[in-house]
Amino acid sequence: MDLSADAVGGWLQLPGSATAEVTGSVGFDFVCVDTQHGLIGDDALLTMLQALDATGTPTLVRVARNEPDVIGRALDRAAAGVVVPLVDTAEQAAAAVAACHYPPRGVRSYGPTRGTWRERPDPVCVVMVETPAAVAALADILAVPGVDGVFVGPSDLSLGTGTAQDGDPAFDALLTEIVGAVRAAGLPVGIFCASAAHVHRFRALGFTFFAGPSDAALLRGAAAEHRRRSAPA
Ligand code: 3PY
Ligand code: MG
Repeated sequence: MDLSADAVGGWLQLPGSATAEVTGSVGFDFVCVDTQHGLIGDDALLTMLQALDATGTPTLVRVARNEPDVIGRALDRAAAGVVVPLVDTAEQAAAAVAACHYPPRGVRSYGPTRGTWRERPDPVCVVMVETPAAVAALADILAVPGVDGVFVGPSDLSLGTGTAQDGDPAFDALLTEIVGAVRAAGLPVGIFCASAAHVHRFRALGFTFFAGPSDAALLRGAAAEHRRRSAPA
């Protein structure tokens, strides 16, 4: 999975292999299954990863939290990589990386299960920068060996900084600062996008990968639009 060259990804929050397969069928560069927010549990995650693999689309799982058992369960189900939320310090970034790898490199417990027959030798570890603390510690986070990329959560970053994500130049200035630091470190930098307009705006700021909107948001938007267009003239 190459997140450094304008990769556009899907984002799943609804449990079910059918929606995963549909999303995997449209040519996204990757699809992220979100188990931090959304409605997807461990059991649904397995069949969703199987469905995505059937489409040939690389898979990421956003884990619920930065804990070795949680990260291990996503990797045991043979996700190609994890997106770890709310990484605020270099220590937390190092813990996320360690959870992705077996000793001596890391602390991952052995038991790959599905990974036994769908071997993923080197899972991707993407850390989320989405708080003022993370921005303050960004240089240290980027210096942690094994961090494969940074993903910005604009909603949490907006809440934490008290800056509107749309229409406030200070927010784009903050994003530009993050992009500059991550790219200077030679790493891919991505961001959640609530619309195609966001993809275009964030691409212009220098982001290298984009994920979202969620399946739930796309479905609701399309359904609402159909309902609107079907109203009597
Ligand atoms: C955020 O915007 O905070 C996210 O985590 C996106 O999913
Ligand atoms: Mg977030």
